[in-house]
Amino acid sequence: MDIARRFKENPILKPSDIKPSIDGMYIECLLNPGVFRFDGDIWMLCRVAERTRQEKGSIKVPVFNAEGEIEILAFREDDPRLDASDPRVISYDGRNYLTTLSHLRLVRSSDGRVFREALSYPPVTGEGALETFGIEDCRVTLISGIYHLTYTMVSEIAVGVGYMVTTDWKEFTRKGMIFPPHNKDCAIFNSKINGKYHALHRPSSPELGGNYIWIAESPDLLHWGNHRCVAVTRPNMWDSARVGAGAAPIATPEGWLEIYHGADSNNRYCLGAILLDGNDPSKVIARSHDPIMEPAMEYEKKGFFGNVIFTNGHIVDGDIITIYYGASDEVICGAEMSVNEILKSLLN
Ligand code: MAN
Repeated sequence: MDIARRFKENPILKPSDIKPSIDGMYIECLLNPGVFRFDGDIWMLCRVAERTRQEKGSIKVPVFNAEGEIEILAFREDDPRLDASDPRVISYDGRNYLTTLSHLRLVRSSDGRVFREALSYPPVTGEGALETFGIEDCRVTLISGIYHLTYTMVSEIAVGVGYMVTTDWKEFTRKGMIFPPHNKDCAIFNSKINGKYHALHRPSSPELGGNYIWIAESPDLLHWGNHRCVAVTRPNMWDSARVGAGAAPIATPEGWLEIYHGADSNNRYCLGAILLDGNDPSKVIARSHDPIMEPAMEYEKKGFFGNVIFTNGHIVDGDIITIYYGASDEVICGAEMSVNEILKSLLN
């Protein structure tokens, strides 16, 4: 059952609300924000997916070069080696490219509903050989005054999890790739459990297994081990093709509550919940049978990549979780849910 109370103002941010980073590009999608509190406000670190202005007869895709500058690659539309059937990824001569290049930008709000760009704060862009196709879908976890950012590093050689830290959102210390390819959807828990840091992550195993949620532990947030699988896809259900963690798990008296996304073979993305043992989060206590939120509104069903609800950021205030999510991979929306209501749906 869909238990989300969507904002009346939805979508709260759309591509035309912010400016492209350089001339010649336009913003195709504004989506999947990491969310946190800072300086008395609610902030989102949004994924800005930009596309090159297109000309007739060709498809142009942007990439970052080794110097961190944007470079444009062009392919002829009628070239038989080109497959452009997915709006997100094209394939040319057996190699894949993204149609858009993503970076991260900060917006802030005093009420969590009306956001404005924080223009005195720098954007976070791809850097180096592992981020030539951009950076995406950042989770933000605050632990003792330090913001820990885990995001998807994308390049032609890999998709993996990058990690950086900041205290002031102006200077960032990049720590490199913490979960090697193919991996994404990494959410760090906001406190240690039995003396160790924990994180959920989503490796993909192409031959045996699939796109499953795993948990790992670490003494220092850099070195991760003791990997265990906590949630697999379920045949013939709404999460049959892939599952992945949302933002940091929420501590409740019943255990750690994680909101995750699940997609089926038609790429329809819904949200569900998993309850993990408070003392040993590799143990699953319960998991949603049905989605707790699914594409229902026009903006969730139609857009750049329709039928998608994807979250990687929320704010918790007592019983209320405010989920911020990307709808149809194109716009940013908000919705409230009750922690108790989710727990009730899980424990019944
Ligand atoms: C998938 C989609 C895209 C994303 C790439 C790389 O194809 O989720 O939106 O850009 O993976 O992460």
